[in-house]
Amino acid sequence: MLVCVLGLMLLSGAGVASASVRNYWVAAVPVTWNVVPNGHDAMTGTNYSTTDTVFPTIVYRRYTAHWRRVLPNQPSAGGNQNLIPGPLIQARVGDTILVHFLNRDRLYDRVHSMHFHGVHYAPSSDGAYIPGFSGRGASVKPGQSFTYRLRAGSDSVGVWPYHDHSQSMEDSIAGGMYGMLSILGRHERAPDREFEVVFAPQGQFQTIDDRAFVGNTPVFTAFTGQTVQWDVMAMGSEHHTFHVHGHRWIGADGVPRDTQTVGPAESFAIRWREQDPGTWLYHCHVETHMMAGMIGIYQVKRRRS
Ligand SMILES: [Cu+2]
Repeated sequence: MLVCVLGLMLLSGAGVASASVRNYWVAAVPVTWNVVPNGHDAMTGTNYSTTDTVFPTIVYRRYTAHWRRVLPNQPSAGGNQNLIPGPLIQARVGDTILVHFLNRDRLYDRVHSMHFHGVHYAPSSDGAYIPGFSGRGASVKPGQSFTYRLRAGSDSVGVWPYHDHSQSMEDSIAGGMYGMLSILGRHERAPDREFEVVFAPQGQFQTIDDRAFVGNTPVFTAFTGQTVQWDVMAMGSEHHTFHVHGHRWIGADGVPRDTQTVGPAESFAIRWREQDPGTWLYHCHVETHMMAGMIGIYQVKRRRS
């Protein structure tokens, strides 16, 4: 074992951590979803009946090896969400990522798949249905599984979407079958907190992680002194403007900003070192979206000394 480690250190030339193989076990499972679990919009006082907010759907769910036991989809989010978005796939440049996908859709009995943005793979791991060309990974039948083999290159740093790209993709994406990859540089420091914000429509609502209105959308939490990272993406057919109150970040152009646009299947990650305790809002700044539910709370507590 020692010889192996020394060998890898010599091969890498620097004695640094070597690339690894990361296994993720994911299944498509039926759930009953409620877009507005507390039944109201606390900002306007509008009430909603469960007939408008509850529906059956299929989601991506993370499991231990061989799909034995369920795992949380967002282990380090500091939020109150699970199931939508799907498992956060984390890796570093140079890593191989094996995503073992099992289709447990006995609700609609549809084929499903996983198609990943931002990483390298052979066509067999593309997960996208092409009539007459694509293979098993593009149309995984209920009860069957497929392993997608991905590699994080130096051009994979950042956050990226994944989603169903099988024949059922339109209904699946509308129902919440999407998630994110988060790829760090080989030696990049991981953030203390990583929040996932997915803007998407859901029926009459505009949602964050498929929930609408303050009290239902994720409550993200952090302490002062922590490095927080927001992973933001949009699914569906509309553009959104991500905004956080009381905070700024440096955009790709080097200019400070507090609002950033994201279109369908686009994504970005932003970071700051938290120093502003309080209860803050984050939301989409497209006014009709915000009023239809695309708004949530971010709570920063002072670190106890
Ligand atoms: Cu929006």
